[in-house]
Amino acid sequence: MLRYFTAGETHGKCLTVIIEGMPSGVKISLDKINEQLARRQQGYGRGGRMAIERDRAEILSGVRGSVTLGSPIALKIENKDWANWEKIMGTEECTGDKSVTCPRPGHADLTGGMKYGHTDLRNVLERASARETAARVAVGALVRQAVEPFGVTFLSHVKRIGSVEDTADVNAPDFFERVKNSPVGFADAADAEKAMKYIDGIKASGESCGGIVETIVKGVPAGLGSYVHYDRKLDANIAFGVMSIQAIKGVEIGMGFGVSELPGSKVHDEIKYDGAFSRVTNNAGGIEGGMSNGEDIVVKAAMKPIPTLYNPLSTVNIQDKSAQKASVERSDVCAVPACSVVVEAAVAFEITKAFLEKFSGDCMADAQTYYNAYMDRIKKF
Ligand code: EPS
Repeated sequence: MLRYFTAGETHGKCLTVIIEGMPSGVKISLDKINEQLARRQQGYGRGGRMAIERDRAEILSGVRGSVTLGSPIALKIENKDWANWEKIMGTEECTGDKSVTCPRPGHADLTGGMKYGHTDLRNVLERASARETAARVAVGALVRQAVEPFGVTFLSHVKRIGSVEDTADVNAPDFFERVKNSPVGFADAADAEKAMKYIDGIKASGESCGGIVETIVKGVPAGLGSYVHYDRKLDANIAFGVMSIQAIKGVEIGMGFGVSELPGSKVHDEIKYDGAFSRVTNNAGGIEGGMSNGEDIVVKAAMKPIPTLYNPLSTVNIQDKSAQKASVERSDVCAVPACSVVVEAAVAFEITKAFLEKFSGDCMADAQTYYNAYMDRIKKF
């Protein structure tokens, strides 16, 4: 089973990842991983940290001559900011102090401190930080290279930033080309302008903002995941992967919460056959009964505004219990475009995991054999 661990504090030396369960024989492009890391760093509304970092992955094991060995793959992403935090975050000696005692509402600070017994809440925020998402993006960018040769592709865009929505039609032929060139991940240029003005206003008032992102996966064969047991359901695993991303408060597959408002005939996708089975519409977002049904997989996620507010909310100092304003840590005003890259990576991980579960986890040659046999069989169904 494909799985991974991440380690690392936001101002520690580096982020580290171990990926276990990749088959042998997958061609790995480090450039593709670094492309995704660079994408995650972009977006209008990012804070000062992204000007310091130039995220690059280094592969330490499990790959030889750009091909996976089937053994665990270790990755490292250095934190350039470590140079400024060595004294505060040193693993052996830490002489500097940048302690945090006024927890930010909406962050892990207070409950994390209670749970782990930290009186300096820096010990919580260092790990709870969304810096960890750089590691997850590297994982998604690496593992998806096992399914891309089978024609599986991953796309994502920003649907909404605060109150501003991208009104462009996602089916327009150049939609994702326009998204790629947009600082806010929108396809419609006028809406993108509105979103940037909105972010400027949010920044000027010491606020932060969230939004909605969408990932679309094309080329997924019918039958990934399963209806037979709860923990093998593809939609459940995708929801878990996406909900575990920092600041995500909602996940929808296809029509999502919209299914509650309409009668069955307007929700369920009629089946047709023209040499192969397909659906007339895709309200299910490509998943029925916990299995991919061969249509595009469509996942939306809602990101809350980042909890650090330059115009801070009220809180309580954990030492003397006095009423205070929340501590202000350097932060982003809007990280929604970055979030779309992270959600894409989380979805890529879950799709790859389900794909390898179905078509062999040991070796790409076996996966190809099983894939061909399965596709032949379902063509004749
Ligand atoms: C982030 C790095 C962090 C934050 C941000 C995400 O770096 P620093 O704390 O040094 O500014 O900018 O994380 C948060 C806003 C948060 O609340 O967790 C990154 O690499 O994406």
